[in-house]
Amino acid sequence: MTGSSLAAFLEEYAASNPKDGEAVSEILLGLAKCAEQVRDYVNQGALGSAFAGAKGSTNADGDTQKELDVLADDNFLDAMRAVPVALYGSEEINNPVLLDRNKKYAIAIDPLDGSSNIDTNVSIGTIFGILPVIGDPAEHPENSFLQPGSSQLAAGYFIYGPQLALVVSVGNGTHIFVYSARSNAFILAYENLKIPQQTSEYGINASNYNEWSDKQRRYIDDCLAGASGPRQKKFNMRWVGSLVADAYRILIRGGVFIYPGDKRKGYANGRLRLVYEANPVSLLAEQAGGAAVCCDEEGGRRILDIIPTELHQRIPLAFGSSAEIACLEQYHGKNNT
Ligand code: AFP
Repeated sequence: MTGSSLAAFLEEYAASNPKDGEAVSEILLGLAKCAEQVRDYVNQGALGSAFAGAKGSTNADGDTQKELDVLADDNFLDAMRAVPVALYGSEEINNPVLLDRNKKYAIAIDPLDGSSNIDTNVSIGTIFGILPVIGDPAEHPENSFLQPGSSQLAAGYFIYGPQLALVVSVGNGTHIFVYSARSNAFILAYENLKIPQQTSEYGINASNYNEWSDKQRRYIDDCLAGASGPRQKKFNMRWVGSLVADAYRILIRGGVFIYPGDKRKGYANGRLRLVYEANPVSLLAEQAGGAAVCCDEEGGRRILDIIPTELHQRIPLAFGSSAEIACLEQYHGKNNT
């Protein structure tokens, strides 16, 4: 199938999934059209109005919003009105937005991931998960987002990087479609990605070292000890600071991403949001043969099994090469004192 368009790929998927296939495909195509528009704003950089600086308003988490965050959110919200989406749950909005009570799907979205990288010409993206609606979306809009990540019918992200690309899973592997300006379409470039099980590359924001638990510190200390340390190999480190870019690298060449909880105020559960960041990326990682776990004291609960308690919940996240994630779990586990 490599070389086929997103539309052709989704047609085949829809044909073999009579229940949700057609609607999910429609939503994915709607997202893809909108991502092309957002990519245009990103491409204009500081020459465009979207880079005029902070708008002064704050998102649900109290972060200052840049104009591009707001623009991306407005665009995706509008795009979702034209496809079978009942509920829009966004990082940028406190509560889910009801679009159409009669539709059967909810979309959880981080419209502009990596916003601290907007002004620095580093890859940023849009992360999403598509869920079935639970109950009456008008009466209990939040309920549809409080399902474990394993309920996602499709998930993925667009990356606005050197290439515009869509990383996606509809439950049959993880695939990357790269946007081709020549064909004016997303074209399948990597089918059924496989994350290598072993790795000697980790990604973590090491500036938080002093705030981590002893267990987290020990894991990194042992990686840093290199060939003469307990891990008996030299590790490399990479940290872009945009989840979409760090995840792309791991999908292509392996590695692990770790954002643990730490002692800073508000960071007990790390930084990543469960519903619209960790869950979509965890589905992509697992569908590519990798692993995704909650890296807390309990040592390795599968992210996709966790039942969210609220739309904007944070979660200590680790994902990537399965053997290295298993190793990290041992460091974090209850038996490791
Ligand atoms: P923003 O979208 O608010 O910039 O957050 C980006 C992010 O959630 C994720 O993309 C990065 O992996 C992570 O934050 C980086 O966090 P640090 O700046 O603490 O390293």
